[in-house]
Amino acid sequence: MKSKVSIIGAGMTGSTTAHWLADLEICDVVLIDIVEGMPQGKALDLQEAMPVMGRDVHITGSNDYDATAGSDIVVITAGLARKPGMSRDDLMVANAKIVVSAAAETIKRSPEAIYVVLTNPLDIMTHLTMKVTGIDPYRVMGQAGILDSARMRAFVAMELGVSVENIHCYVLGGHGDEMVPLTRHSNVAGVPLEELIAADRLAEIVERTRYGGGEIVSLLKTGSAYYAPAVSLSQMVEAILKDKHLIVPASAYLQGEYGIRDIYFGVPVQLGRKGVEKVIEYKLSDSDINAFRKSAAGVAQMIAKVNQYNLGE
Ligand code: TXD
Repeated sequence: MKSKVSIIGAGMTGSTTAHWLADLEICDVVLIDIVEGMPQGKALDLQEAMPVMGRDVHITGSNDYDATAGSDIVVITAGLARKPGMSRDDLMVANAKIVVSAAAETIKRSPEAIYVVLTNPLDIMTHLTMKVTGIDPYRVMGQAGILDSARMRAFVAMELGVSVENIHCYVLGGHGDEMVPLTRHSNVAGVPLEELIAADRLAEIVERTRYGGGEIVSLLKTGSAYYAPAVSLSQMVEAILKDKHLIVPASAYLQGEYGIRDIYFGVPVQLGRKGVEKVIEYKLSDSDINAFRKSAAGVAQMIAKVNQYNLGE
């Protein structure tokens, strides 16, 4: 039987994720949105692309959560996108209400599902999804680290003129301006980045990575990045469905790892059919540990803030 993946929010990232997933031919896809006709229209359009792509995949769109019943994975992208000058935090309360309802509606119909969240502010929305669904934290995770690391990899590739395949970068921490690009662990075909790029230039790449989302937002003017976020989501979905035991950075629930507890936070995780199989603990330098603590404090503060609101579960 084919796996079923439901994507809540058929906007830019949701529909682009459907596209990548359809190309991988690993699951049927359901697109859900509140805008009438839109998920149906996008799903039909994508379905009509399948003969050309040569992929036997069913893509359906709906405004009704019943279409999600029996999903193996629920991907949550529903929410408002950032506008220029708007921080990820500004979005928090509006998106929290949307994510709470998406999580509550889907878990009723897919009690066995694994959740991958994208909506910003990412670590907070992932936390809310875990709370509202009431499922084990290892079945709920957020996408940020693959994207942030891919941005850094792209910038390093541009800098060195080396294949992106040779470049391994690890950006951890909360998905915000306090994210932590680990230059010491990042490498090009095994050679540490710090040996290949001068310190001042590397600092610029780190800075560009941190504000990578904002750079795209200010260029696009309307909406935010979607190709790279969507392909990152689809890599996580693929790793889960294929039980790959793939190690990628993602937002996972920490229970003491890295000295951090009770928040979702960007760390290297091993992904398989059960969800987050393992949190990998790197040995961090003192400055990285300090950056981690600062970033984690920001996430904990936002959790405390969002808990003050009645989100109408
Ligand atoms: O790395 C990451 N975590 C991110 C996060 C990378 C890219 C985008 N990131 C965040 O994902 C972004 O800041 C937003 O919070 C979400 C979705 O971004 P996207 O670019 O896809 O936004 P769109 O195109 O506006 O799509 C959102 C859709 C839109 O079609 C709305 O009609 C729909 O969400 N929406 C809903 N669907 C279902 N149910 C409800 N209640 C609902 N409300 C809005």
